[in-house]
Amino acid sequence: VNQMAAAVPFNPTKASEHGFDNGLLVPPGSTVSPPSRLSTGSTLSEENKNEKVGSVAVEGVNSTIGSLDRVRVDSSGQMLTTNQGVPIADNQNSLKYGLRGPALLEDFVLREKITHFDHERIPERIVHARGSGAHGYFECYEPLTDITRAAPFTEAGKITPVFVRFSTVQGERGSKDTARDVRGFAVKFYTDEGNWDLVGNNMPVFFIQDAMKFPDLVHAVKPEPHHQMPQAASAHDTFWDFVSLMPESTHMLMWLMSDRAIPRSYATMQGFGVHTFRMVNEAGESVFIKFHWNPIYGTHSLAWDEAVKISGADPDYHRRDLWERIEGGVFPEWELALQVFTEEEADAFSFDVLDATKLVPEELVPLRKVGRMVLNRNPDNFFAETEQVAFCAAHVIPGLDFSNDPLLAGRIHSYADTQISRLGGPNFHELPINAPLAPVHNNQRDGMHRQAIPRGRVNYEPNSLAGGCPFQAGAAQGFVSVPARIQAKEEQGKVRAKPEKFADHYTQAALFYESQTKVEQNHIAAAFRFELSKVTVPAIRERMVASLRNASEALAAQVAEGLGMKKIPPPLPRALKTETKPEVRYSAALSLMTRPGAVSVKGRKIALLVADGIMGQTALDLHAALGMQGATARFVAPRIGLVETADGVRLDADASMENEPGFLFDALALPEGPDGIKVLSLDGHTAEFIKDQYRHCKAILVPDDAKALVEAEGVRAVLPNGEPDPGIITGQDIDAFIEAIGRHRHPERETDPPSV
Ligand code: HDE
Repeated sequence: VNQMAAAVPFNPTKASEHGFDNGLLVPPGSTVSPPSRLSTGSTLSEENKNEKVGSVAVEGVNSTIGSLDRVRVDSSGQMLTTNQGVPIADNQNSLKYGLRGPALLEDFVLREKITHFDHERIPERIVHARGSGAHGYFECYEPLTDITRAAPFTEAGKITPVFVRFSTVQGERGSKDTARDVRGFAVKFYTDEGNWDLVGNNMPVFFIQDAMKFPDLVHAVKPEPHHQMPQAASAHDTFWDFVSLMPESTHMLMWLMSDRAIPRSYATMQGFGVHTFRMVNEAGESVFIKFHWNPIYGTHSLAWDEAVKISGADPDYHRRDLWERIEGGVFPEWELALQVFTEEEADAFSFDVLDATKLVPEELVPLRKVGRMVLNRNPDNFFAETEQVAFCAAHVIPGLDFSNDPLLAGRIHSYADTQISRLGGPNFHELPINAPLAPVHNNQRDGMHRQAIPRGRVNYEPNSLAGGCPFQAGAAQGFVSVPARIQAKEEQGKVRAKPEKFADHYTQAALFYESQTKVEQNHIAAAFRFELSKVTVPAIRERMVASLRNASEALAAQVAEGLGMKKIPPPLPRALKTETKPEVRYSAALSLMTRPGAVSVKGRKIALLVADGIMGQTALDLHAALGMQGATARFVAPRIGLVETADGVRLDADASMENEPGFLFDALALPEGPDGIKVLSLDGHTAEFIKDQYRHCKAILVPDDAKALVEAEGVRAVLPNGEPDPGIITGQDIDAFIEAIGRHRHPERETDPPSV
């Protein structure tokens, strides 16, 4: 027996079934060393679950590692086998009758391989198909027991593991990252009282007020059904036809046309729960909540021209950025902040908090910072984790609850439903990435792809045969819905209608627009111009401009002018005849430029242009200085490989201007050394590199030797008003350069159309 055990690969996941449940991973008496891929020590069980949840955070370590180790496979040093564990002798040739004879049906090795391959793809998400994920943890700052009994908020320093998936909405799974679109920001908290999914977006409002309209919205924005175009873009007739007929979308359109829709990085965008939720404390008292994620690296966006170019050179721009930040140890991090208000306060607001097209201005209800989230580990396998993760707006835990937002109600149904077709049955919660760390006990049984093996003959409740187990947790431990009142005023009965305040479609659209800086307002107008110029039916363009007039006459006029409209159409009739008196008419928090945010170069990518004949030492010094600040500097040359510097310093170019064009970088530094500058000036890519950096308002370091080169491309160190351009650093002032990069962009030089 021992000899056999030594010869046959031992499967430690089946240890107990084979009677080897001795915790040793190997059959008794065997000399086989346990395969390294599985270590039961980190497997999650009911006994050790508390070691995974609520422990102290260690940088680079993640508490979900343990539970996923159960299923991680590492094939190093292992034989190739079939799915039945049968060793495969030959993986090159199918089984044939004679060397030139027909292939045989009995070739189960080939058939298993091909059959599995045939079924590798699963349906992509109907929306948010394109996405990227990462593991991390949430750390609570202080107990929130005054307002909630929710597990992640019970004590200061408490750690809850998370898995986060960011996404675009419109494009297919293989589409580009930098489309103008809303970004999904979905967080799965593996709490010790079950999984809580906060399935949010990077914008705090939505297009529609009622779930009834969601399929229409998605049909309208997705590629048009007859020719399946355009991919990953809202700039087409059906989208604008729909939204111009749905004035409730105006506020969201402002966000979508703003730079928020083209984030620089997932790590530099905010996240929002969008709907009003509830928190509930031990005593059963509840308050309304809005969830905000604020990135510690600031909220930053791309320029539109930049986003368009990036989508060609690197469609995986955001995915790569997220991956590289985590691999490089510059862990993306957000603070979770809450807006907390009572139902009575909400009743008095000029807008309805059940209307997802409205936000609660931070000036009206300030943010309370309650914790931070750090993403510190990349997935091992994209499909198993990022693709199979199933978020669900219905996944709440004791201490949290829903509001009556009619959009949220539709979502509570939709997510679990969609997983059944996407993931092939009702047992998607058993997929390792979806399985809670908290133990699962119920009488649900069977279904496609069931993994659990429930023991015993009892699968019903109440029962006496299993001592009544699993038993009801009761109100003290279990989830209890808030007995919220259904109607604020008189009983209205069943209706298909909306409350009065839902009919104000423009006040907050105006608030958003008026809270932007002039530069941002221009970007919004330019985005409307671009999108509507792709609309082929003039009546749709006109209807949209007519609608915009109700939010901002100035914006509508600018867009009309941009579209070559000789006459501005009359404003669209308003649904609400009375004027709303908003509490807040200007909110600095809504602007990317005025909202307080970190100024940091951490995680930024800087191109140091180099070529034969440059001064190597200054380039190396700059590279080191940027690295010290947590930025990634790369030597970019006409060709990759060794650069022959004028001072004989060894310098390797790891990127070329061809494979990493300028717009992929946050800033540009030109080198010293006249001979090197000459080499660069002979390569047409250099001009594009410089022009794009200038046009996209990025920081550029211009040593004296490079002055003439950049001036030839139209780069000026002085703005038209005579002031120095704060983003053009002349000479070799590294500190000033780093500071300029930290400011993200220097829009002072921006013109429409661009000057270069
Ligand atoms: Fe979603 N949404 N949604 N949504 N949503 C999905 O669920 C839906 C809405 C959001 O990374 C789907 O698993 C309805 C608002 C994110 O896996 C689907 C309505 C917000 C993700 C679905 C909404 C979101 C989804 C498609 C209106 C911001 C990606 C695949 C009633 C608060 C999650 C899936 C991930 C995904 C339905 C509106 C965010 C079909 C019916 C509002 C971040 O179930």
